[in-house]
Amino acid sequence: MKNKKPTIGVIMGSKSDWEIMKNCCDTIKSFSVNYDVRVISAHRTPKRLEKFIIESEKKGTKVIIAAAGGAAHLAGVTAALTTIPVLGVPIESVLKGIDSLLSTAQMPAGVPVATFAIGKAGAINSALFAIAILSDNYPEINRRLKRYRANFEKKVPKKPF
Ligand code: RP5
Repeated sequence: MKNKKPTIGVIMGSKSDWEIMKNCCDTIKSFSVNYDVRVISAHRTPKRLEKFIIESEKKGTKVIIAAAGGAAHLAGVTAALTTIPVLGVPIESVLKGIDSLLSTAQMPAGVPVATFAIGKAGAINSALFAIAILSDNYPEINRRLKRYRANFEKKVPKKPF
């Protein structure tokens, strides 16, 4: 399993989340890691969610990133159905994403969801965190992550003027 190319699952509650979650997929792509992206809603398409989790477990998906807005229960329901680590991305909503953030983060003890920032920053960081999880077992991915971090040193100016 260690040598098999790993996959990251990326799911979102609506097609309307794609504009933000594209940043997540683009980040994963920039590390040349496989990902499997779908629109799956915990309340609109619960059967699709169950099927996706069964398939993900069968193919050895290492991490699932779940994004949703509003009463954002997608990440929590996903985490309830699998032991694959679930990373939650709250999507901005009518309440500016505070509702999504709290719905995703406030999981009762026992079924954890690692929760990221609202919107684009969370979408990108969830991808980077998934990459970091994979890094431990895949030295080439670890090298790419170190290279990515090293670029900040070069890009950030030492002086503000
Ligand atoms: C959530 O409701 C989705 O994740 C989305 O962020 C939000 C609004 O969905 P749409 O009405 O745009 O389909 O389930």
